[in-house]
Amino acid sequence: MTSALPPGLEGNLVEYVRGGEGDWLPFDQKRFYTNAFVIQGDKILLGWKKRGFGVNKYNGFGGKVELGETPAEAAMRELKEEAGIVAPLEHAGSLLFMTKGAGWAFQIEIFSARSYSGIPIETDEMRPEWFSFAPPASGVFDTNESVMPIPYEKMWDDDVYWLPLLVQGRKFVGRADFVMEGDEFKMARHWFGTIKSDH
Ligand code: 8OG
Repeated sequence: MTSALPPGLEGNLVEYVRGGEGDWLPFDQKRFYTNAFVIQGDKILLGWKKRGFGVNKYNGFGGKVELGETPAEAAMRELKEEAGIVAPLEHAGSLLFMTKGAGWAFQIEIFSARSYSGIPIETDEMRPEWFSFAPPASGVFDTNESVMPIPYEKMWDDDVYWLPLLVQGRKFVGRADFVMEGDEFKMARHWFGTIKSDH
């Protein structure tokens, strides 16, 4: 099914999911960020964010692209700084992220790797933890024994749409607009697509 792409997205994209309502929020510039996810078998490494933007949520490891860095270089640096590991990161997708009132958008380049070296360590910013994206054979997660499922309820609202694509190795592009409700960020509108040449 085709529909107009949200402002700020381009490319040969096939709609995968969309939702919410209202106008897309206006922005006049983009700031560049990264986010990196390491997968090992049926597990994915997330970090509990201890401070700053997105505090008290699980997320991949990432941050601002510094002057003179490519997004890939920034992603490697942030993974090392925040989780203490090195991984052969590959580009997995792009997310345009807006919050009402900001006037500028986060352009987040998302990376993934299926191997890594080093041992994930807790840093000032993140506490790393493994989660499962495959249910246990019994169908029931046992909190004493199993690695728990991806905690989408403690992640940014949009992640449930694109993280499965990342796990499947399908490249994605999308946009998510957020508004504040009290002191919570709530997703008001979203659109995600996969890249057409990607079968
Ligand atoms: O440097 P700092 O940690 O503040 O960078 C913000 C991080 O949060 C960066 O990795 C990008 C990431 N981020 C957003 N929005 C979203 C989102 O909707 N989902 C996920 N998973 N990460 C996000 O800024």
